[in-house]
Amino acid sequence: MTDRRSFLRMAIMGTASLIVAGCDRISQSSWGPKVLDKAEGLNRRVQVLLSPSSAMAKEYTEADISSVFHPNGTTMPSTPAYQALMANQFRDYKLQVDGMVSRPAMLSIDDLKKLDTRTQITRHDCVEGWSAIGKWQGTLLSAVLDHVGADPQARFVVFHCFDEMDVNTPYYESVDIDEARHPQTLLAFALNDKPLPVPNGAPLRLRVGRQLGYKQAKYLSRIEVVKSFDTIGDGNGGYWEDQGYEWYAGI
Ligand SMILES: Nc1nc2c(c(=O)[nH]1)N[C@H]1C(S)=C(S)[C@@H](COP(=O)(O)O)O[C@H]1N2
Ligand SMILES: [Mo]
Repeated sequence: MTDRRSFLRMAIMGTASLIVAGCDRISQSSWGPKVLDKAEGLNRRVQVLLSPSSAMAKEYTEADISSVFHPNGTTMPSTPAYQALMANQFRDYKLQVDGMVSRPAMLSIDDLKKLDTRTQITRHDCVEGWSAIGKWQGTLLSAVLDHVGADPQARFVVFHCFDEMDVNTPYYESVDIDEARHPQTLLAFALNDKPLPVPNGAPLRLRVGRQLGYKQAKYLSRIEVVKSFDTIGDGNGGYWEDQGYEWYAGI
């Protein structure tokens, strides 16, 4: 068992060094998707082996908070819908929640603040090779799922974002229901005791404590509860996943 584990760890570290090149175009080379595809099945199996789904991400202290939380990817969506909301300081913002739910809802930030919230200081790791520690405050995604009556048959939650990476190619992400219901999975509306800044995803973003940077979808417009994400985007569960990144991006 020990030998098998260390072998698997080494295999994973090999994979990690391949993706360390970042949220860039490595995945678009002809070998990228293939290598990452194989690695993904392995990574998921190793993760399940090494850490149960209840495992918690490490939490830090106030003293550890990074002085600057480096923004990455989109830093201000240019779509008209987003620009209109931003012009009015997001006062008219509502998160659309639908899909396999018995009570679809449009939730303002104030509505979200009335559900169960949590504050946590966690580290964000981007595959480009930088990390930052931030204090996140947000509503537990599990509380939102309960509020809208998520169907127990549903398997994933999909996060739709305001920003487009290319014409008609919005950023999106997804997690499975276990990750969605994890006690550190938040819809975050504040960073370091201030409303979430625009570069970091205002007014609302996802924080999943145990996964890499690209899973942390910013600029949420809608969350959709589904049985499968096959028909969304190119069917791989996220914008970067559609470029060849692995769907399960455990740290
Ligand atoms: N909507 C959206 N979410 C996104 C991205 C993006 O470009 N658009 N970039 C991702 C990547 S690769 C990283 S590392 C983090 C960066 O979060 P930050 O800007 O708060 O540092 O957001 C992730 N979520
Ligand atoms: Mo990233």
